[in-house]
Amino acid sequence: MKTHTKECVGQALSNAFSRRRFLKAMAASGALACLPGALLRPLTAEAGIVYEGDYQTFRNACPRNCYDTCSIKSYVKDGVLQFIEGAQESTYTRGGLCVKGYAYTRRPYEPTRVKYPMEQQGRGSGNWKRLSWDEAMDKIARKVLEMQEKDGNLLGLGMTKYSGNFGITNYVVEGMMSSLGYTTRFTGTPCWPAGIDAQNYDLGNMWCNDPEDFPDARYVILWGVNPAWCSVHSMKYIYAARDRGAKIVAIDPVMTQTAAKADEYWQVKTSADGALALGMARHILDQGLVDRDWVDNNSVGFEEFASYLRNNVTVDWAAELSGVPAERIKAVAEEFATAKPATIWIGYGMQRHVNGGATVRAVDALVAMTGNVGKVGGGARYGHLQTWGFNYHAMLQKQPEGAKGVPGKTEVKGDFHFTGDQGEVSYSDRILNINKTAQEILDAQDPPVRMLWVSCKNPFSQDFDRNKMQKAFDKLEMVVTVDNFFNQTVEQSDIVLPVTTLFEEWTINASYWHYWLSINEQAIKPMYEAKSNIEIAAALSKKMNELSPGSCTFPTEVDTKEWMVKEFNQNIYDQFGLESWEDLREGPRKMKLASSASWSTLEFGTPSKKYEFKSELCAEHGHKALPEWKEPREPNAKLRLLTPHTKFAIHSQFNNIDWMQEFNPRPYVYLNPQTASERGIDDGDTVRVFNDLGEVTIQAKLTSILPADTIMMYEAWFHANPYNCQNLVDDTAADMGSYKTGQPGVAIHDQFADVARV
Ligand SMILES: Nc1nc2c(c(=O)[nH]1)N[C@H]1C(S)=C(S)[C@@H](COP(=O)(O)OP(=O)(O)OC[C@H]3O[C@@H](n4cnc5c(=O)[nH]c(N)nc54)[C@H](O)[C@@H]3O)O[C@H]1N2
Ligand SMILES: Nc1nc2c(c(=O)[nH]1)N[C@H]1C(S)=C(S)[C@@H](COP(=O)(O)OP(=O)(O)OC[C@H]3O[C@@H](n4cnc5c(=O)[nH]c(N)nc54)[C@H](O)[C@@H]3O)O[C@H]1N2
Ligand code: SF4
Ligand SMILES: [Mo]
Repeated sequence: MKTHTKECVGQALSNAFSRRRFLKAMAASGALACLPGALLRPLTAEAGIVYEGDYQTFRNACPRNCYDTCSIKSYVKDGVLQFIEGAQESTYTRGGLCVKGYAYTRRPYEPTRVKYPMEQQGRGSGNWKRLSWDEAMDKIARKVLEMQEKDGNLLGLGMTKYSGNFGITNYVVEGMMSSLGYTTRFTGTPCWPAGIDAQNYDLGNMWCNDPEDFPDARYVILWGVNPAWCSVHSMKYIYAARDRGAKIVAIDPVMTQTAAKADEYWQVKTSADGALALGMARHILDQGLVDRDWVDNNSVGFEEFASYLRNNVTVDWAAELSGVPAERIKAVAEEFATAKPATIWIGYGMQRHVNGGATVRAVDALVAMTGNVGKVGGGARYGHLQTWGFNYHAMLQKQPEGAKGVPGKTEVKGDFHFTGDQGEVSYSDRILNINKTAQEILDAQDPPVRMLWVSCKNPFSQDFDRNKMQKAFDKLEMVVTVDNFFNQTVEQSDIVLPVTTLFEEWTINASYWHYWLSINEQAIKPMYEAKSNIEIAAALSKKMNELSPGSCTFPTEVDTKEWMVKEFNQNIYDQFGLESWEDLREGPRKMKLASSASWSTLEFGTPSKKYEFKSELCAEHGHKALPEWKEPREPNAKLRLLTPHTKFAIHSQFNNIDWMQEFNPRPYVYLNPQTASERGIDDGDTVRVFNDLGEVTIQAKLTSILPADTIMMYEAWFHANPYNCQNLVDDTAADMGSYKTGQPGVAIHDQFADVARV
C-alpha cells in the first residue's frame, strides 16, 4: 500500500473526474464518441516521457478478444490514470473507443478488484483471508512438489487460459507451466474453430481482407455477425460502402442492431444457413451467373459441386429450411452475383453449430463461384493471424532436467498448440479439450487433474454446463485463479492472485481482424499488490527453487518490459516498417500490405494451390469433400436458446464494473410476445428458464427482435448476481476445428430450453 499513497488519494478525484468524462463521451455521439482534442495542450517530449500539457501520455491497447483491438492513448497525472481515448493515428480506431472501452479508466481503481493474494476458507464460502505473496507461493509450490512426489510427474497440474487478456506476453502462463515440467493443458478455442477449418479446406488458410477496404465493396452480406456491438469500428466502413452505393444484407435469427441498420434483413432459422447458401448457389448456377473465368482458372471441384447442387438443392427447399422466402433468395443471389466486388462477412456466431463448419464452406463457395475471392472490396471475410508472428519467447520455456510426462512426443495438432515443443523430447504434456473442460477433468485419470491453474479465463462463466463444472471442481484438490476480479471461478477457488490491468504492465497487441499493431506501455504502477503474469511466474519459480533447487527453470528475476522487447523480431519490424519496437511508442502501426485483398495473387494454401470446392483433405478428416448440407442438431426442448455476446460486456468482463452497471444493471431472458403469451408471461415477470442441464431464474423482457421459437439471454457476468447462462448450455461439439486448433469447436447456439412463469 505504501507505494500507492498518491494513487489512492488521487483515486477518488480521478474517478469523479473521469466518470463525468465517460458519461459525456457516451452522450456525445454514441459508441464512437471521442474526447475533445481541443482541450489538450501541445505535445512536448523529455527523456522518453511524453507530456501533453499537464498529462503524461502513454500508448495502450485493448487486450480483450475483440475484433477491434483498439489502440488507446492514456492520460496520467500524479500517477493516476485520468482518462483515455482511441488513438488518432490508427485509421481503424480513429480516436474512438466503445462504451466498454471508455470505462477502462475505472478498471484499475474499481473497488471490488482483487488487491492481494488471498486464500478462501472453504470454496464458495466467501471467507477470504489475506496472504502475503510469499505465503501464497509457498502453499502453491508445496502442492506442486507434493504432486511431483506422489505421481512422479506433473500431469496432475492443469492449466486453463484463454481470452481474458491476449497481450503477447501473457503466453507466459503456458511458459510457466513448461518451466515446471510436463503438465495438463486445456487447448482449443470456443470462438471460431469450425470456421477456421472450413476456410483452411477451401482456401488453405484463414485470411481476410483489410476491413478498411469494405468501402470498395458494391454488395455486403453480414452473415451471422453483429459488428454494431462486437466490432463497432467496422461499422463506419460498412456505412461508407453503402454511401458509395453498396447494398447491405444482414442474415441472423435475431434482428440485431446490425440487422436494423441493413438494407435487407433475413431472419434465418438458426442452424439453417447452409441450406440458404446452397439455395443461393443453385440459383446463381441456374441463371448462368457463375464467374466461369475465375472458377476455371483458380479452383478445383466446381463441376462436382455444381452437380451436387443440381441433384440435391432447390431454392424452394432452401426457402423451406431457412424460412427465407424463395423470391428473396433468388433476388439477393442475383444481386450478389452481379455486383462486383461483393463480399460476405462470416460471423463466429454462425459456426457455433453442429453443422457450423459445413455452413462456412457453403458460404465461402458463394464468394468463390462469383469470382469475388482475391478482390479488393471482395472476399469471404472471417479473420486472420497474419500479424501474430512474434517470438513467443515467454511461452517457449524449457522443462526442468529429468521431467516426465506423457511418454512420447505429442502429435502437434493444429497451429494453436502452444505447449513449447522443444524438438527431440521423450515426454510431452497431456492435452485436454478446453471446450469440454468439465468433462475432461471428470474423465482424467493416472493421475487425475489434482490442481488447476486458471489465468485469463473464467471457466464457471464461460465454459459449458455449469453443474458439471461444479462436479469437476469438486474433484480438484487445489484451484488457483489469477484475476482482476472476484468472478464466479474465483468464488470456487482456494487461492486468488491479483494480476495487473493493462495500464499496469507492458505488452503488445495484434488483431485477428484489422492489420494494426499496438504497444501497451505501463502507464501507472501496479495497484495494491498486483503482479503481471510474468512476475507471477518468476515469484513461483523463486519459491519452487527455494524449496527444491532445480524444480523450475523460469528466471526468478524478470522485467516485464524486457520480456515484451524479446517478443519482437526482424520479420515483425519489416512487416510494419519499424526500425525498432520503440517506434510504436509514437503510435500504432499498420502492416505494409501488398494489397488490401487477401489471396490477391490467387495462389491458395490448399494442396492443389487452388480454391477447393472439393477438398479431399476435408474428406480425409471425416467430413464431406464438397460443401454439402449437414443436418442441424435435434431439438431437446421446446424453444431454441441463444446466448450471444452483448454490447455492454466482453464475456465475463466489463459488466461487473460499477460504471457499466449504470448502462446494464441486470440480465434478462428475451422472448417474443407470442412465446410469452402462450405461457402467460408478461414483460417484467420473473420466469424460470430450464432444460435437462439446469435452470436460471430471471426477469423476462418481451421483444419482437426474436422469432417465436427462440429465447435469448446474453452471456455476461453481473457482479454480485448469481446469473449464469451456462446452467443451460451444454458442451456438444461443432463439426470442425480439430484440424487447425487441435480441438473441435462447440455448438453454443445449438441449445434448447423452455420457460415458465415462477
Ligand atoms: N453461452 C456462451 N458461452 C460462451 C460464448 C457465447 O457466445 N455463449 N462465447 C465463447 C467465446 S467466443 C469466448 S472467446 C469465451 C471467452 O471466455 P474467457 O476466455 O473466459 O474470457 P473473459 O470472460 O473475457 O475473461 C476471463 C477472465 O480473464 C480475466 N483477465 C483479464 N485480464 C487479465 C490478465 O491480464 N491476466 C489474468 N490472469 N486474467 C485476466 C478477466 O477478469 C476474466 O475474469 O467464452 C465462450 N463462452
Ligand atoms: N461487445 C462485444 N464485442 C465482442 C465480444 C463480446 O462479448 N462483446 N466478443 C468478442 C469475441 S471473443 C468474439 S468471438 C466476437 C464474436 O462476434 P460475433 O460473431 O459478431 O458475435 P456473436 O454474438 O458470437 O454471434 C453473432 C451473431 O450470430 C448469430 N447467430 C447465432 N446462430 C446463428 C445461425 O445459425 N445463423 C446465423 N446467421 N446467425 C447466427 C447470433 O444471433 C449473433 O447475432 O466478438 C468479439 N467482440
Ligand atoms: S472492447 Fe473492442 S471496441 Fe471496445 S475498446 Fe476494446 S477493442 Fe475497442
Ligand atoms: Mo470469442
